[in-house]
Amino acid sequence: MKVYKTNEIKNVALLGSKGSGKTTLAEAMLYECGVIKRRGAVEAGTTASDYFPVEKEYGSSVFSTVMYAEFNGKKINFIDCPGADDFVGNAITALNVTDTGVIVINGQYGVEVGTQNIFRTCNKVEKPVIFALNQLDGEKADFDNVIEQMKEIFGPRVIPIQYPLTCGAGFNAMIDVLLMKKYSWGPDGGVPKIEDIPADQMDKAMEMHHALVEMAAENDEGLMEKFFETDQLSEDELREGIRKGLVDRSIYPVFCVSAAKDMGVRRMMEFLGNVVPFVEEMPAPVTTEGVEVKPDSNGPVSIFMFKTTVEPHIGEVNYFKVMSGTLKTGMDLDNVSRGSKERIAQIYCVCGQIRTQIDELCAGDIGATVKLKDVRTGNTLDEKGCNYVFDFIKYPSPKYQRAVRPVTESDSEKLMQILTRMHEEDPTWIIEQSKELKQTILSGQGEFHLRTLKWRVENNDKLQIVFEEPRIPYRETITKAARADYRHKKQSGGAGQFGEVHLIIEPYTEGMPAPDTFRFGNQEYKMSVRDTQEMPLAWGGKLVVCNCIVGGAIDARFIPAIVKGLMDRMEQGPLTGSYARDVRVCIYDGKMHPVDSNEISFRLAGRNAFSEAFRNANPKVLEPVYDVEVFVPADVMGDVMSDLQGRRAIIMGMNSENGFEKISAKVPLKEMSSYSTALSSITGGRSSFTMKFASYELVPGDVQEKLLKEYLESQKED
Ligand SMILES: Nc1nc2c(ncn2[C@@H]2O[C@H](COP(=O)(O)OP(=O)(O)O)[C@@H](O)[C@H]2O)c(=O)[nH]1
Ligand SMILES: [Mg+2]
Repeated sequence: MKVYKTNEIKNVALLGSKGSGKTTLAEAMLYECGVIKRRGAVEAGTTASDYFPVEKEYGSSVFSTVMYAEFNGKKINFIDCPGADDFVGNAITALNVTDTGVIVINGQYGVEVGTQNIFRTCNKVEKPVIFALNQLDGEKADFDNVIEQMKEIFGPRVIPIQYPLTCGAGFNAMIDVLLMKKYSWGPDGGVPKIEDIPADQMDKAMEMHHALVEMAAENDEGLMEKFFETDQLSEDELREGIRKGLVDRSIYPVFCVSAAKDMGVRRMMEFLGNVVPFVEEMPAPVTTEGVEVKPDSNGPVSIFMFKTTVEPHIGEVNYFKVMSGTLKTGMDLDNVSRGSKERIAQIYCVCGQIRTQIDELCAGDIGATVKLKDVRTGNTLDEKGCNYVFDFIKYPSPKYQRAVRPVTESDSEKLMQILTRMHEEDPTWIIEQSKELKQTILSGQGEFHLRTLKWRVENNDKLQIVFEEPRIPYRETITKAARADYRHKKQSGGAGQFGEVHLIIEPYTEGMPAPDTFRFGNQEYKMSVRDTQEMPLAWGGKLVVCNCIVGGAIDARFIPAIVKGLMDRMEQGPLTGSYARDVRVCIYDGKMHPVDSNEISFRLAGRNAFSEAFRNANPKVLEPVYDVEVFVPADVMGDVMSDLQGRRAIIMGMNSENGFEKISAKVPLKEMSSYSTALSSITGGRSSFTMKFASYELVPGDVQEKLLKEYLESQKED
């Protein structure tokens, strides 16, 4: 296979709503450039992409598939991405290592939620976008209507490069207003017949051509001048203007295709080869040190590992992009992300499961390798002396969580290994063994996302697992000062224990003055602070302990034990066993026994005095509250709003965005448990949302009561 130079390589991501036809389009592209001799079909499970068992099970893509086409002297690397929102992680990865997003739209349904979500993602990573208006052979296909909808939602930058002469079962011809030619196909599609535009179409074609020329000219002063003088541009000038418009995202060209009939696919690939930006025309990626790294084949070798799959008979396959230099077989590289070394024994160009060995890959190219020792998705590997580290892929925060455990306890370790591997395959499958919740928490983008993981564990790894409701990481704190003392005494048989602690606790706020005098009932307690320990807590907030012991009531050597006792209760709060935060404790008196006082005595005395004081300090439970943004079509806005209000949401704002209503709200995590499923059923799958941790807020009285009761119950059971 030929080694392509950087300026002969194009990297594109196939994106769009589930079912719009990305995998079918990828199949047609592979067929058109001869990688496959026959086109497979998604329904039959015979496509080059969608080869994982779970994808055959679902009949749709779950993972992205890296492929390439050698076409007209160029190498087009393209990544077929899943369309379901839950698998957005794959699309985000693909978008970050490619230079153009090809958003496929189903010509029968028009712009869908998935289309708008992925368009928003392209905006976020500032990648050029072209649209492929697919399924024009579909019964309900309506080109004009969809174009109008696209202009309404994505704005005036949407511009058709072609229009079909007919839509529906009869679709077999189109007018290309860039090249000003008529394209038509026989029943098998493929290579088009190219003719002059028939007279009855010329006016419409000229009008659309002119609009395209005008939009292309806007992106370059020289072209603008030429356009003003002559009112036209040459084909090459048009291409140059469009390319510039793509790079700065001022133009969104629309192509006509029927992937299933393989019509319009070659023309679109021509455009990918001739017009969309080369890797070096895009802003250069920046290392973690802020160094801009141009894709220079003569530069130091640096490769970025963006994807890992586990394939039968070969194990892990690691996909990478050559960020700089020319990678050659046999090279030794440093894994600068993990401090280990790797030898690149084999380099492959990959088309799904088809791997073609190659000796070298230039900067900008995408390839794969196998048998690496210690590489993770997201690692950077450099030649000796080069210290580039890349970390530019930002994944969305999780939207759905479940606690997971194996049906058979003894499988826990095996399950962790499998889950760790799955995280490599899809970094938005996040696994955390929560010490706080005493659960293994799986986080993902939605219920479907986690169910897919479960399917794979149970069907591929043959390990049965259970999903459970994750516990909520509540917090406890106090709202007023309280005093308590506790005597721990055990003097019956064996070593005696004795310790007595008197303490006052109060809510802690940053920068509050040193404790002075407290009044409880008609008694006054004057504190003289000997020293103060401020302990930031791993779970947020602080514990502050003031030693106000006078007259040696408690020896200084027992203070650390008392503090340990306080910390026991901060880790397992008196109300619900949750972490406590933001408490200041003044230890101001106590008693010792010359023989029986020891660490354990004062730890227990401190712990119990603290619990008692805590319960008398008007304690409150805090719950995690999330900022939630919901994107819904206007017609279901009311239903979504009332559902949110039923979840104790505080609506923070509403506005329209890209044809959608955006609701911003603050919602307790407890109420978000299966929100993705509920929202999808309220809106018929026509909505999406994001959620991000915001703050801890007091739970309402009735919720607190319920939590206390539940905790007491659970304590009885233990
Ligand atoms: N009529 C018609 N059906 C298509 C076309 N492209 C894809 N499909 C069908 O749409 C469904 C989804 O296709 P697929 O490629 O899996 O979509 P993806 O989820 O975007 O990858 C399958 O049943 C395809 O056969 C097309 O151009 N015309
Ligand atoms: Mg697909």
